[in-house]
Amino acid sequence: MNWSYIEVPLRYGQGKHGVEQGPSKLRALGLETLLPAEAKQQIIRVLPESEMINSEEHLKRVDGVLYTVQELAEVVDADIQAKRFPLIVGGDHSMAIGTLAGLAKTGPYGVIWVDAHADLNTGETSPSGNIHGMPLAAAMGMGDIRLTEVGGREPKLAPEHLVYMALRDIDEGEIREINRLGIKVITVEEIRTRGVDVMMDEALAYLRARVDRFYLSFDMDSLDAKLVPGTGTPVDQGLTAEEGKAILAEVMKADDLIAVELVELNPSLDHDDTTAQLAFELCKTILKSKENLLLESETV
Ligand code: 5AB
Ligand code: MN
Ligand code: MN
Ligand code: MN
Repeated sequence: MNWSYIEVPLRYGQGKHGVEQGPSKLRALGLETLLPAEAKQQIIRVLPESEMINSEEHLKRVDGVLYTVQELAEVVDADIQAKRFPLIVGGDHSMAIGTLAGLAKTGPYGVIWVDAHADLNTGETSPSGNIHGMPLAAAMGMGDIRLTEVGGREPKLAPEHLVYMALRDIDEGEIREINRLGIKVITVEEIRTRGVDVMMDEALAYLRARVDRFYLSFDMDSLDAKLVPGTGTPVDQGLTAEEGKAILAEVMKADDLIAVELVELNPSLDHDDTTAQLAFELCKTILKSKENLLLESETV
C-alpha cells in the first residue's frame, strides 16, 4: 500500500486550545517510526490566530476552518488520484469538511463515522456554533453556503452512504435529520452484544450495496469518557479501547477502504498522556495492518 500521512493541526472548529497539537503529540510518541519509509508526509496549513477576524455567533471561527479545509480537500483528492492511501490526523472534526469534499472529487463513496456525536448540525440547529459539530451536514449540502460549497456546489455525500457507529449524544435537530433522512445507526450496545465483527460486516454490507469504496472517520470521543480525558467533548457509555482497536483492525482488512481519519485528540486536556497513548495505539493498529506488513516483507 502507498501511504500518505496528513497532519491537520486545526482547532478553529471548536473552542478549546490544544487539539491543534494532536499531530505533534503523536509524532513525539514516535509515530514517524511506524510510517513506511516511502509514505508521503504532509502538513496542512492553518490560519495564524492573528489573522482570524471572523467570529460569527452561529458559525464560530468560520474563516479559520475554511482556510484549512480547502487545502485538505485538494491534498486528499491528489492522494486518491495518485492511488495513495491517506491516514489523516487532527485536529478537530471540522477538518472532515475537507476530507469529504476531497473524496467527492472522484465520485461517490461511503462513510463509517465512529463518533459519540452525529456532527450533523447546521448553524441554525447547533447549540454551540462550533463547526466540528457540522461536517456531515455540510457534506450533505445542508447549512451555510461557505461550508457546503467547499470543493464545489454539488453535495459531497448522500445520506444513504453513511453509517454511524457508537453514536450516543445527539442534539434535537440532528435526531430529526437522522430520522428524516433514514441514516443507518449502529450503537455501542449493538457492538457490545453482537460483536465488532458482526457489526462491521453489517456496516460494510450496507455500504457495499450502494457504493464501491468508503472511508472511516474515527473521533476519539467514540471511546468511553473515562478512557479519553484528552478529548474536547467526552461522553460516557462509549467504546472500550479493545472495541475501538477491533473496529480499525477489521476495517483495514477491506480492500475497498480508501482513507482513514483520526480526530479530536487534545493533549492539553489529557491526563498523563493516556489519551495520546491510546490514539498512538490506534494509529499503530491502522499502520501495522496486514497490507502494510505484507508490503514491508515484500521489500525486505
Ligand atoms: B465532535 C455538539 N453536538 O454541535 C455541538 O467532537 C457537540 O466532532 C459536537 O463530534 C461535537 O456542539 C463535535 C453539542
Ligand atoms: Mn466528531
Ligand atoms: Mn464527537
Ligand atoms: Mn469531541
